[in-house]
Amino acid sequence: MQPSSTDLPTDGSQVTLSGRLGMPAWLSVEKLRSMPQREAIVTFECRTSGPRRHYFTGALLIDVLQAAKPLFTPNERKDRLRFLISVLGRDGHRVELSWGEIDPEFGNVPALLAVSMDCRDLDAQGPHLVLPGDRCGARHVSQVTDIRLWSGDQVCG
Ligand SMILES: Nc1nc2c(c(=O)[nH]1)N[C@H]1C(S)=C(S)[C@@H](COP(=O)(O)O)O[C@H]1N2
Ligand SMILES: [Mo]
Repeated sequence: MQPSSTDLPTDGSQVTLSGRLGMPAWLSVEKLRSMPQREAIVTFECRTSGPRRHYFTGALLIDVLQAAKPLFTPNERKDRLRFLISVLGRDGHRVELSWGEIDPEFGNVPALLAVSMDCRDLDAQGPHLVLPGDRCGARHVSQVTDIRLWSGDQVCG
């Protein structure tokens, strides 16, 4: 099932959730804010801009993806480990995560889709991917526009 025309984005800040999902969707920052919220203070080192520190609030990426009903083989834990999560920023910066990395039964990394950064709402810009434990800033993708779940051994789609 594809997102219906009634769900079409009204501005440039919506995120497309697509790929191997039973319920692909368009997600606004407002919708992300309606999900259970976490907060994270992250400190990291950027090779070009030096040490940085930010305060983020938002939804867990795993909750967002679970709500979109990933098409895993039921009751086969190992099947989930074949899946990757491609996160794309508006400027083309793209980061690949693995399902196993954020799955509570495996890596349990609390990746966030942040709706606010340093107490400023991100409704106009779009959400921000946050990997709270990262030492380098490159996976804190700003202005996320697309999230795609796919499996490495997938030939089509
Ligand atoms: N969309 C997007 N997000 C991005 C980047 C980028 O090039 N595009 N660069 C990353 C890098 S390398 C760093 S260090 C941090 C810096 O974030 P800050 O300047 O907000 O602290 O943003 C990350 N997020
Ligand atoms: Mo960076």
